[in-house]
Amino acid sequence: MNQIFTDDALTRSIRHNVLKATPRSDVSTRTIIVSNRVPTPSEKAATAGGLAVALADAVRPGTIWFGWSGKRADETSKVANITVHDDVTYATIDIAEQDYYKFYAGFSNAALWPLFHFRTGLLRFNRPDYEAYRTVNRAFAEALVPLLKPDDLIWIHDYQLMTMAAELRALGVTNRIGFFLHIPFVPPALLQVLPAANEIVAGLSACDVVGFQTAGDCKAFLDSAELLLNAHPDAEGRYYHDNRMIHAVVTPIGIDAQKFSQLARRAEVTADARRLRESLGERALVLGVDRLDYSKGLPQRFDAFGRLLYTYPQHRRRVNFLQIAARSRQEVGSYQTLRRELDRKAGDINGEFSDFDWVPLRYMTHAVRRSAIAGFYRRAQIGLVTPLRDGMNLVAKEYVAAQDEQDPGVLVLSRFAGAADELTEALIVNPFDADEVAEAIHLGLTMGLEERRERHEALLAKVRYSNASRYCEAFLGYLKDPN
Ligand code: GDG
Repeated sequence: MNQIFTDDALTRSIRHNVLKATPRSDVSTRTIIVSNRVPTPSEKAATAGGLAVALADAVRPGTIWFGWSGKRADETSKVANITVHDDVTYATIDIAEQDYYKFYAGFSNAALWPLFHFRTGLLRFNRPDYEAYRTVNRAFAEALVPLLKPDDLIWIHDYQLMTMAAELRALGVTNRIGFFLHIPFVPPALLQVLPAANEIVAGLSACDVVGFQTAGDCKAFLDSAELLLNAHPDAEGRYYHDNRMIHAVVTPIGIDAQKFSQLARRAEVTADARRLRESLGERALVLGVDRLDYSKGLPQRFDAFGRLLYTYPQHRRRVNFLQIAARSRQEVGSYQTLRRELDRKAGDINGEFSDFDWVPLRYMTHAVRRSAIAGFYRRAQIGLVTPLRDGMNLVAKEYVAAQDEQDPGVLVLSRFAGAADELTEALIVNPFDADEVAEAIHLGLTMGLEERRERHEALLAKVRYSNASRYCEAFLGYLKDPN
């Protein structure tokens, strides 16, 4: 109980799927996955059941997962600590306490994260934070170099490590390097707000392949390279920088839909799911599942639920909204402010609409077991996924995969989630318009079975198709192919 949510989507995607997709047949090259955080085998066991089985079956010997151990020390490690577990080599380094805060809470999460989610008003830039970011990226590169073999493919993940490829090149590394950005990329007019914009685009241009969630993100990056580096991208997203060719590609991330559907089916009979069912009785469930993050549009979502109860009184006493908002990044000030805002809004809505035997909004800030979440999705008539900006948003895909195909719920999805590019049969909304979101929830709650099935069938086909292994194969395909 009351744990802070650390099992983020990125870590899980890599753990379950990137490693899994590493082809066994190709014995000449190893794939080295680099991400900020690498969970230890014991953490993995605690956070994801069945993981050991998945990895044992899927990872070929020799795959390496490199990154931060999760430990802060007096000094950043120069040499990686190696453990091998279930055929995966975990190579981790500790980060110096003095750098960590500036690197992680500072430049990564108080500058890059807000900027890349179009929130320039929340951006806090200072040079010591940026220098610590560069220092940590360099330390990652220095500790990785001794582990490298000439044919290794290096696949770096996400915004904490945008200058690592440049550091590797500076150390003489000539291996193929790929980078995938899990969050959105911003158009140059916004990017230039960041004093380090040029170094970030140049840092990414040290890669051979740079991957994005959507065509819009990819275009924004290419526009930035054109403006800031004077690059001339061709129609396929290729350009030259420093006498090397860079290929910008779109490889949207997905989930293991089959596995998640199974999890949801099994979860139906668990104690957690039963408790939720009993507490709801006949009432409909509107469900939100997010990290507690300002990109997820939670205050706006609460407002929309308030509008629903105000505008459509027929739903009063007949519906419950459950928002799971697992705390994350509490060391960053803007996250604490958000939490206070949500506490207040939840109180306002419940104060306004509650009855002595009905409380409309349930809101919790601790993480819930993954299996329980899967069962909750399946019980929910509405999956409410309304980020103000999101790279992809896996919750939307999980919600679709978890539904009972015979009697599915309705996905209400923000047009500003990367997932909206694919999941067009959802009820697509502008999360800034509380009335529009309320209308969509109402529509979903009153939608007939036939339309729900039709929409869900189309969505499920897409979630199954654009899955985790397709994502990995697509990215690694580009990374292996020098043309
Ligand atoms: C980043 C990008 C991109 C949530 N609460 C709990 C919990 N979750 C799980 C969900 C889902 C994951 O966390 C959230 O994934 P999202 O994709 O929605 O969001 P981010 O964490 O912001 O992920 C995002 C993603 O990377 C992958 O590329 O899609 O755009 O921002 O899996 O189920 N899991 C558990 N307890 C919770 O309380 N166990």
